[in-house]
Amino acid sequence: MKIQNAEFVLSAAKAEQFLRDGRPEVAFVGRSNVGKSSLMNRLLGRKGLARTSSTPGRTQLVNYFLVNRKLYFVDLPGYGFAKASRADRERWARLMDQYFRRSADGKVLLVQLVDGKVGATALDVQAAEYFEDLGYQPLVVGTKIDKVPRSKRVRSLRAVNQDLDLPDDDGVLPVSAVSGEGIQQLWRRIQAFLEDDSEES
Ligand SMILES: Nc1nc2c(ncn2[C@@H]2O[C@H](COP(=O)(O)OP(=O)(O)OP(=O)(O)O)[C@@H](O)[C@H]2O)c(=O)[nH]1
Ligand SMILES: [Mg+2]
Repeated sequence: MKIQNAEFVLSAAKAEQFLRDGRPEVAFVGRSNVGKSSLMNRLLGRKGLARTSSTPGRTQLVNYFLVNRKLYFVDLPGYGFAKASRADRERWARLMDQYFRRSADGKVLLVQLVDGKVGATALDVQAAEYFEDLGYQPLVVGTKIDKVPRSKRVRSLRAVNQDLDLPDDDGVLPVSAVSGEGIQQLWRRIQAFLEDDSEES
């Protein structure tokens, strides 16, 4: 998809602020620091659009970006930030639960990011089960694949598939916001989602 237009719309701190105007949403979810904001920026070809940081826990709100005036990219706050206070974690869980339950009846493509080098953590597995319970079939991507030597990639990706119960022929999609690997493939999946009207409610 050619990006003609990408703009930040709003940051929602509570469920009442979630957007609901019928446009499809591509939502990015994953551990804190896994590379959600960087991947969005790379997909959109806009370096500083979503704020990225080497400090985990940077994105605390549900951030909406309007793409070509026809769909939203949604940058969700990361889970599993070790240094987060208990209150912050509970706030996150509540906000996410409201987002996922509210979005489940709309047209949402959930992109779950796992670190391609670290692999799927226990929290990633838990999150995947939670999404499944809610009726989502997340598209799983393995981020920062540029950091995994080519000789180790097949093994790393297989391990992620195994941990998340994904078939190897339709499993984790390796991507890199740095080298651009996998970005076109991810766009094709997003495009297919946009063209598939059967998911519309
Ligand atoms: N080598 C490499 N580094 C990456 C890649 N994507 C992100 N990073 C780095 O990983 C760190 C975290 O990236 P972010 O995009 O801010 O991660 P996030 O998931 O949005 O983090 P939170 O908002 O805190 O949940 C930054 O230092 C990025 O530069 C990638 O594809 N390759
Ligand atoms: Mg972020």
